[in-house]
Amino acid sequence: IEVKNELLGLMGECCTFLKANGLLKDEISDDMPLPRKTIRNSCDETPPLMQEMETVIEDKMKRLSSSMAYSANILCTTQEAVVVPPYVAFAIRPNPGFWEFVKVNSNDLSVDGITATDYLKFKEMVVDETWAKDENALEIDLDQWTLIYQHELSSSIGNGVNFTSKFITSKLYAQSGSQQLLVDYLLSLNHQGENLMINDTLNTVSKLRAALIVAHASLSSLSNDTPYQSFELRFKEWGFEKGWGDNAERARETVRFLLEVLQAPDPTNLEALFSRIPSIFNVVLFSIHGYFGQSNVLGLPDTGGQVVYVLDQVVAMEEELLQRIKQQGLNFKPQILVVTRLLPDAKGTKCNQVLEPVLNTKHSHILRVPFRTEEGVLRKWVSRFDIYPYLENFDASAKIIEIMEGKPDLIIGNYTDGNLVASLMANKLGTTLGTIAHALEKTKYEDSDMKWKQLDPKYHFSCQFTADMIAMNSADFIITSTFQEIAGSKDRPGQYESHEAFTLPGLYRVVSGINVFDPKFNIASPGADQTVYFPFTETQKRFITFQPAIEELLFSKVENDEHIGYLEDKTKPIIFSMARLDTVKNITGLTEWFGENKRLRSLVNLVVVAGFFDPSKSKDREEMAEIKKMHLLIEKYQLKGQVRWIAAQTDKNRNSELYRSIADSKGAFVQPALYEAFGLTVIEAMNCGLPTFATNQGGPAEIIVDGVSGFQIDPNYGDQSSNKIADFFQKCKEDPGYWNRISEGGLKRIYECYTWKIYANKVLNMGNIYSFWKQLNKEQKEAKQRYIELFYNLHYKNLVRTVPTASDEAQPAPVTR
Ligand code: UDP
Ligand code: LCN
Repeated sequence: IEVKNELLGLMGECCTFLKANGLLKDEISDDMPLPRKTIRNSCDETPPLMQEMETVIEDKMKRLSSSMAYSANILCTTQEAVVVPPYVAFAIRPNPGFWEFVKVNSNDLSVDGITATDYLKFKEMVVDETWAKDENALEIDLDQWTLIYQHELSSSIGNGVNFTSKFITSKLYAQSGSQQLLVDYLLSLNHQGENLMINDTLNTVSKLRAALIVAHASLSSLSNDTPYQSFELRFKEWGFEKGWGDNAERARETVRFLLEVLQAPDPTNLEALFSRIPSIFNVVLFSIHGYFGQSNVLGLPDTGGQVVYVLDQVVAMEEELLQRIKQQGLNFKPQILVVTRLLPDAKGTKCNQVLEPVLNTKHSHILRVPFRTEEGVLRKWVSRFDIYPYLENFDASAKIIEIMEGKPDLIIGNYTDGNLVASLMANKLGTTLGTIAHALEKTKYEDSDMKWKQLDPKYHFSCQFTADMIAMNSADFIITSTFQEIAGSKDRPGQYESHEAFTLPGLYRVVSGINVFDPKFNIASPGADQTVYFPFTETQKRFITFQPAIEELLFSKVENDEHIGYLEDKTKPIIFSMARLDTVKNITGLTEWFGENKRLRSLVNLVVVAGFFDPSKSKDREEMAEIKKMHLLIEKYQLKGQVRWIAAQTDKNRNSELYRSIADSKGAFVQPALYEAFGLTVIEAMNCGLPTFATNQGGPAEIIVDGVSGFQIDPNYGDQSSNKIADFFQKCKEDPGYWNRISEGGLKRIYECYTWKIYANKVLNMGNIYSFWKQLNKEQKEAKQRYIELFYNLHYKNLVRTVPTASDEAQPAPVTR
């Protein structure tokens, strides 16, 4: 209470400060035009709100007691303030996921706590007073079903499977009848008409327990490696079906896990049991927009890491499924289908092929389904921002069921469009749904919610945010790459967190859009294909055939369509970066830091792979601007001789050898993005043993332990970052072992946390646990789904009607990314 009072006092001080600086005028009366505004803490520049607060606090601190200093720190956690004279409303975020709202009356400095809804109304006052005051304005509350079943600590966010296992355990223990639900669930296991685990003979808890005790005793008398076939008949007589294990040892363990769960449930045995239950054989992944293909697609609009991620995900999941199915003693073949858009105008890619086997898999395919308009099949590419009119009719379920000869067991969506279609299909078929959104667009554009009317003609954010909320709330589980994706960092809210409470004035006010404490959130970080991205030291595996081409790419003095600039001193180490030439990737930022830092220039050369060189050939406004900026920077800092700019590269084998060649030069990889959701290039470089400097804004901050497995750099402080890189190379000169220590630290980190094997194991465990949870939680799930359906039908569909459909005859739509 004392701290809170002090905090409130400080809020008053802050208002006084705002007044003194003309940001809040106390002489303004209610009937005068209001100088309303929102002041935000933004990460792209020195945060203005923080600056204002800090000035007040710094002054106060000199006289503050330690508890006051503590409360001053709390004040620093204010994310945003809204000035609606005579009030200032503050949104405070003391910890990830935790928000408090207060309003301060600048006349009498009285302070009151307010609800999220009232805070949103303050924000609306800035742009649409009528709406803010409308008592019947539509409010969306999607979180009423989560309340009892949720984490309570920020540190638990993202550990969904773990928490859900505990919750299921307590239900199995305390709620009469729930053990029977487990028996019913086991009875429902079936693949291609064949019952698995148990049959109707064991249809009650007591019958099942009695049979399990007999089975356990019998299996204990067999040697571990006795094949399942040797005791299959006896098992069948007792009411057991296949799926317990491929030999006596595995079957005995599985029997014991189930017995323990039925006798005295505990989360460890429950998780172990579910990791073995044969419930997933057929998986559908949706990744709809862009060019989804296996070659020549990177660098095309909207096509980046998501494609790499999905393809690697398929390979890893198929491997894990094959292993699990074998260990379960079954011989079904798993099937994974990536469903995407068929693009008749394929531009030299295979995106016009209906069915294409996924490379490095035995049974997985890409299935392409065309977009349809009233005129028939749409031939041309459509930006992901304009894709909404084609999604509802993108019904691939009949085709999927035909190919899989049955319904899928798990559906996973990717990005807004894929997630929406996945949620519609999962709802229709009753299948378990996982969603993934590497980038939720809402956080990328400042005030994208408040300014939706202004931005809608170009980005259709009203459709996107509505679709995102529908999908993330329909999902049984959500897969994220990092904690920050869910709940951000100490200073910056997470992507999902920004959907907790927001408002689209004039459309609807979201009082609870998603709850980051919901145990549906799980962190499963991707890896990089380790058959391609392996350490530079594994010389016998190296793709030496690429070396002459790479030598040319890096060092020849010619300028052509593939490279410009050259490296005068070939003996220097190289700092290397590779990304799409988007503003957010900040390749121009890195070039500028290099240009500015004489010390760095004396130590290393710079090589970047990004975009291409002729702005007139780009369809993308952002890319055009970045291309021009690159040319200007090379000119301004006279970088020729020290910088090589290489156009976008599409061959991942050659790229991996490029990373390794940079490692041969004892160089480093630099990922300077203003914000990066995850950053596949970071782990590709680390897998190749290349010391890596990566942005601390976003996912890479979790990947790299600063100074141990690489280095974190702050893209907002270029000087500091370029000096950090220069210090590293200076130190490498003085201590020749230093480069190797960082390289090895990076590899250790990758092997411990960032491999596709770890990922696939986690995701399949999610599929298993949440499939059962869905049954146990059926009533709540159905109630929520009815609310979501209402939102979809009454609101989302109308919004989609505002998005123009493309026509093949018309001029190409402008590319919006
Ligand atoms: N990439 C590529 N050629 C390029 C630029 C990028 O092959 O010219 C690949 C890169 O190796 C990585 C992916 O594209 O696999 C980019 O993924 P990341 O997560 O770094 O960024 P995104 O493009 O998804 O934002
Ligand atoms: C999209 C992004 O923006 C990247 O940060 C990720 O690494 C990529 O997808 C794959 O997850």
